[in-house]
This record gives sequence, structure tokens and C-alpha cells, in this order.
Amino acid sequence: PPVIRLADYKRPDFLIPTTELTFDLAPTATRVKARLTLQRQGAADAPLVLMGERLKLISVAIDGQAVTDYTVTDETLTIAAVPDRFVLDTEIEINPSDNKTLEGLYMSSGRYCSQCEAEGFRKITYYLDRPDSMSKYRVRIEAPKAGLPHLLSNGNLIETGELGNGRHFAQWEDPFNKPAYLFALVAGELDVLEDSFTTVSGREVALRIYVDTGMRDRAVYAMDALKRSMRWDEEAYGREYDLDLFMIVAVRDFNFGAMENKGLNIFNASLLLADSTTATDLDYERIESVVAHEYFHNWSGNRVTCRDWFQLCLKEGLTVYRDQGFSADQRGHAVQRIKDVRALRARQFPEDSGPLAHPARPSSYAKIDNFYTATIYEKGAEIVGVLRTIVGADTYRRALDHYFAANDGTAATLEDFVASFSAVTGEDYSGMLDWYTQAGTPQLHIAPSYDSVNQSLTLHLTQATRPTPGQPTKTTLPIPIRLGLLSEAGETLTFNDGQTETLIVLRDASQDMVLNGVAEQPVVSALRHFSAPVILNLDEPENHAFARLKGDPDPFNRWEAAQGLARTILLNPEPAQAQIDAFAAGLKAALIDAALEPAFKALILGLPTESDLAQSILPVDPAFLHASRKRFKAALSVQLKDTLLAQYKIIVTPDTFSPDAQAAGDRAFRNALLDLLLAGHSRADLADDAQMIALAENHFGTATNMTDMVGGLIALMHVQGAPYQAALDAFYARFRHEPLVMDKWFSLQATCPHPDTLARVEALQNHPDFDARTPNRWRALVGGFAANQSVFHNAEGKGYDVLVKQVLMVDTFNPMTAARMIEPLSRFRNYVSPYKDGMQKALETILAQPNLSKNVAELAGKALN
Ligand code: HT7
Ligand code: ZN
Repeated sequence: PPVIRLADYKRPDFLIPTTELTFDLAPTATRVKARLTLQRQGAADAPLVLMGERLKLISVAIDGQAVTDYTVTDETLTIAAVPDRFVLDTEIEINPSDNKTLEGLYMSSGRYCSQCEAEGFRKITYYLDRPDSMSKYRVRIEAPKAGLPHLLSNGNLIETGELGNGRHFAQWEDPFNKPAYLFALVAGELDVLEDSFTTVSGREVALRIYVDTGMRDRAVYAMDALKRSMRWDEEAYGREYDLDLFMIVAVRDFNFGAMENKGLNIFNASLLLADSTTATDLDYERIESVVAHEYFHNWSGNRVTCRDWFQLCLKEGLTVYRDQGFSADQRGHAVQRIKDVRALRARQFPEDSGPLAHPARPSSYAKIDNFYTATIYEKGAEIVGVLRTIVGADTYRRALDHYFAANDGTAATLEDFVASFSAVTGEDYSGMLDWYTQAGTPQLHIAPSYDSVNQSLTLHLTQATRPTPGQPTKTTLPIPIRLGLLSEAGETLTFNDGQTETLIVLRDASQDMVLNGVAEQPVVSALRHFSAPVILNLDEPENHAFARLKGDPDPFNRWEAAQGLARTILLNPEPAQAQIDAFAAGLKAALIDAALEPAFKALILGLPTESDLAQSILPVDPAFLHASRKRFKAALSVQLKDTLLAQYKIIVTPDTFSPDAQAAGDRAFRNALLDLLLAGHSRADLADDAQMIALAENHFGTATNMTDMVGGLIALMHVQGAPYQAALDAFYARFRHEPLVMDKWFSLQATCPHPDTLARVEALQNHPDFDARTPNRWRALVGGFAANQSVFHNAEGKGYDVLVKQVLMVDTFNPMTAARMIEPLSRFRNYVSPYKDGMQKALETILAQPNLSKNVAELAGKALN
């Protein structure tokens, strides 16, 4: 497919100071009239070229005079000779009910709904659909009253009224300039949950969350999260909300998580609706963070937007960083950091080391939809964190204040962002731009050497980044390393006259750092709180990791120590029993440590996953990784049974449900204990087995919330057979009319690591409740399955066959969603045969398909290159 390059950026030839839209809604024939004021800012002879796709053009007029001298292609409307200032009127027709791409204007459950980021507005009207084209919008919606009582768009509601013939209208006006990707329209039958928020300067903002009829109670948590987010952004970033109204709408059919349209956020219902019986704690956690994320975009994205889509990370990386900060304040900094790093390693590190690796600011793309990636989002957030760690919290806040003030109302670049740090410090931070333009995860190597005579520790630090596609050579990056020392007994060791922690910024390829006053052989605790998104290799004996596990005051590194020790055992085909015993003892000490939070203990119980392990070994043999992990979990289960059971029994389920972090932490720990207890299933002691099966059945059967139900089901996956099937059937019978819970039912079965899962998934594709046109349901089954390492990687290639069939089918109507499922095949070169060949063949089959979308063609092509 043709490629768009950052180097070719050119500002638009025309400005559009005002945009007036009139929608006459009808499911198969919606009319959109657009009245645009246009002002030339480019060359005097530049034609007007507007983007438009799948639009039926009805009429064009300039300054009230009909125009017939224009050219229309599949993607543009061009008028060759236009004045320097003029009013352009166009009218088009579209068919929302037929729009299964879920971009532009489409219908979901009988409702009209729009999605314009990144390039969906051009499916609504002819326009300069690019983020640096900003305009003030007035929107009038006309529709039948029956079935469409709510007519919503951005900004403030100016007028509503009757039109006769059972029709009505609403007139909206957004006082802020915005790019087209932030436009939104929703019309339909909805219940609304109302509340209000008083901003720091005393303005009253009406808050409304629109949901499916009967679902109002399930929006209460999102509303609470919204109000907490609004307050937090005032306190942590000095950002106040700027309209009198803030609305959120939940829709079932959505390609992504949510969308930050100005004043009218649209959410995937799965990230908005929750109650204790239908949502897990993870759902609550995600709802809180996504509500915050979309709200925070009001400043980082909407008030200051992106000049072009290459700068996507400017709004997404910064906003993820902001939502992570919010979640950390709500739920605990250490636990949040561990979860964020786990997600980064699970999604971004593999991306950064495979054929789809790209910089946080890519230099070219075919379809921008393909670049809503973990690199843009998660690595983008890490880069902001690196900057903050280097400059410190106070300077960071001043730099951000400067950034928002200096760029308010504009479409900015990453250079503008980094320049704000220089503006407030007078120092040069341009080296930070390399983090944005260079792909690949840096490898940080630390070789400590202790001089007992001089009581000094020399740290030999080196960095290197492997080549990535299109970037054969790499530069060095500023890497902040937060570091402390421990004794071998796990006590904090001071250095340099009583210091307990230091921050080293490694800028060169190598550097020696000397710490003095180190009284004994130290254990190095480096990269505390994961102070930079790098892969750390630390030269040390194994007992040093045990010292960190035992006593590191940095909880992140305590968790990291356990992960590292477990990884060493898991990657060894024949680990020594002594190693396993030592790990079990370290784990036990953490589990019974009353000073540690249950949420942290749950995380420490979570051994590295099969996909984590796949990143630490070459070539990858999924069957070996699965067997190794299963064996190790079973060994720990047997060895720690009494401790696990005792801890399990200590945690009491309270009578009333609370989604707060502490209650969720208790549930997470209890479910993690149950999982490990059941992982010992099938060992010789049958009586013991019966006791554990009963425990899991009881856990599932008596669960009073969705978290525990899911925990029980996951534990029963170890058992399989009748107990597992009975639980699945009971789950189905109870929730078959709850779409969001049925998504879980599909996903749970697809992610079950048992070999029977392949046949189950094959059958579930034909289940009456499976619907590939609903992205949530499709991702639940197909995405869940593709993430299921040991089952998806079937030696006969049957797992890949399922994926190929599904991707090609969905690509015919929703290319954006289909393309996201190419990634599981992309690292085929890392796998042993026959998986490697099977994955490659699957990609080739996809690429050979005639009429493949640009989205899928771009990613499958890159994966094979
Ligand atoms: N900014 C939003 C991105 C988004 C999106 C992108 C491509 C296609 C559909 C989409 N829906 C939403 C979401 C966010 O990051 O806040
Ligand atoms: Zn975002």
C-alpha cells in the first residue's frame, strides 16, 4: 500500500475557521449538509482538495452558487479554482446501517454513533480531515422523535425543538477549536445518569453518562471515577474542565476502548458498565483508568492536539502517563507500577523486538489505524516518565504548565513538548527526542565490582540497542537508573556518607560510577521502580536476587527479584531441586509477611507467563515453556500447600461488596492462592485432589461477585472434565442474556491452557452467541485464543488455521479490527519448527488473499519482511 511520510509534512493550503453541519438522520440514507468557511493560507493557485470516502455527493456550492466543475475520486473531492475566502456548501448521503467498519457514522443496537479518530470524519462529509485543521463547530441534528429521543454532539446544547411530523432537532455549539477527529454524534434511546462537579474556580459542570435502557446503576462507578479524575487533574496538573457539560455514552459495538471526543466521550460498554455481579475487579480497575484517560485528553489531546498523526504519541503517551499517575494515587504506587510494567513487557517489548518494531514517533505508515500500538501508548508513557525522573517532580510540573500554556489551542509536535522542559530549566533536552525516534528496547548492562579495602563499589554501566527494521544503527539514550544497595542479608546499606538511594543518568555507551563508603559486599538494587523502559542485565550471584526478594525497600524490585528467580528455573529444562526449594522458601516468606499488602502478594504469586518466557529464550518452544511452567507450579503447589491453604482461609469475604483497592487486593490474593492450590491437581494423592476440587467448586459456587466466579472457573481449568464443564454451564445459564459477561464466557474458554481448548474454540466459532461483527465478542474468542500460547501454537498448525480464517472473514467488513490480530503471528522467526513454518505460512496465506485491506496488508507484509 502507498506510504505517508513524516518528512513530507506540509501544512494545509486552507484554513476552515467555522464548520456548520446539519444531519438528517435515517438508517440507510442519512443526509449531511456541511457549510464551511474557507481561507487560503497556501499557494494562490492551490486547488481545494477535501478528503471523503464512501460518500454519495448530492451537491456542491461556493458562496451560494452551485458548482459542477469538480473532480471526485474514491478518496477526494477537488475543486481546481477557488477564491481566497469563500463559503463552501456540500450535501452528501451515507448509509449508517450498512457501515460495519465502525468508523464514521454507524449504528449500534439501533443507535447512531460516530467514531472519527483517526480518519473517520471523511466518511461523514468532505473535509480537511487532518488534525492540524482546526475549526469551530455548530451541529444541528434532525431526526424522528420515535426511537431517537436523545440527539447529542460536542460542546453546549444551544436549542432543541419540534419539527412537526413526529420529528425534532437539537442544535449544538462547541466554543473550542477542534480537529475533525474529535467530532462526535450520538442519537438514540438511552438512560442517563446525572451528576455535577464544581470545578476549582467554582464553575458548575453537569455530568451525564448515557447507557442502554435499564443499565443506569452500572454507570455509578464510572461517574465516581469521572469526578475523582476531574479533581485529580486540577490538583496534580492544574487542569480545569472548560465546558458546562461533560457527557459519556456507552456503546456495545466499538473498535477500541473509548474515545475522547470534545465534551462527548464515547466508550466501549465493557469499559464503562460495572456492578459486582457482572464485572471483575480488573474491569473496575480498567474503567477507572480509561474514564480518567479519556477525561485527561481534554487537555492532553484536545486543548493541545497533534500536528499530524506521526505525533500521536504526544497525546497518547502523555495521557497514558497521566492516567497511570492517577491510578497509582488511587490504588498504590508500587502495585500500579508492577502492573504497568507487566503490561509493557507483555505487549510493548515483544513489539519492539519483532518485525513490527517502530519508533514512538514513526516516520512512515500506510494506515495510521495500525499505529495505535503499545509502543505509541505504553512506551510513549515510559518516555514521559524518563523525562520526569531526570528533571524531578517539581520541574516536570512547571514544564507541563508551560507546555499547556504555550501550545493551548494549537496542533503541536513532540519537539514542542520537549522544548517545554528546556524552556523552564534553560537546559538542553533535545537528546530526549531520540527516545521518540529510535525503535527497540535498550539493553542496560551493569557489572559491579566491590573493593573491600577502599570500601568502594564501581558500577560499570553500558547500553546498547539492537537494530530494528529500517534502523540498522542506534544511538545512545539518556537512561535514568534509580539505584540502592543492600547487604547480602537483605538490609539496606548506605553509601556516600549515609545515602540510601541515588539516581544515575547513563547518557553514553558506557560509564563507570563509583559509590564510596560501602561497608560490605553489596547487593545492587538497580532500576528501582523500573526507572527506564530497558532490559537490565546485572552481573551477580543468585543469592543477591534472594536478598532483594527478602528485603528490598523498593517493592518493584522485590517483585522483580521473584520474577527473575522464577524465570531462571522455568527456562532450565532440569532445574535443581535446591533451586526450587529456595524459591519456594522465599515465596513463602513473602506470603506470610504481614507487612506486605495482599495485592502485592497476589502479584508475587503470578509467575512469569509463557509469553514472558518466550522473550527470554531463543528459539521459542511453546510446548516446552508450557510444560515447564505447569511442572513448576505443580511443585510449588505441593510444597506450599499448607501455607497457601492457611492464607486462603484467613481472607474473609465481607458481606458487602466494595470495588476499592483494598478489597480488590484481598480478592486478587485469595484467587491467586486458589489457582496455585489447584495447580497441584493430578498428583498422586487422590484424597487431597478431591479436597482441592471441592475447594474450587465451592469458591465458584458460593461466589458473590464476578471476580470470585472467574477465579473459581480459572481454578477449575486445572481440573477439567465434569467440574469445569458444570461451572461453565452454570455460568452460561445465569448470564446468557448479559453480553458483557458472555464475552467473558467466550474469552475464558479460549484462554484455557488445556489441549481440549482447540476443539472447543473451533466449536465456539459456530456457537449461536458468537458474532464476529461485534468486536468485543470477536476479540474475546479469537484474541483470547491467539494469546493462549500452548494451544494456539499447535504443532499441526490448526491454531493458525483458525486465526487465518477469522482474520480474512473480519477483514471484509472491519479491517481495523482484523489487522490487530496479525501481531500473534509476527514473531515467527523466533519459534522452533514446526511452529515457525506454520506461522509463516499463515501470514503468506493472508497476504495472498485478493482484496485484502490496506490495514491487514501493511502489517502482514511487514511481518514477513
Ligand atoms: N484516542 C482514542 C483512539 C481511538 C481509536 C483509534 C483508531 C480507531 C478507533 C479508535 N477509537 C478510539 C482512544 C484513546 O487512546 O484515548
Ligand atoms: Zn488516548
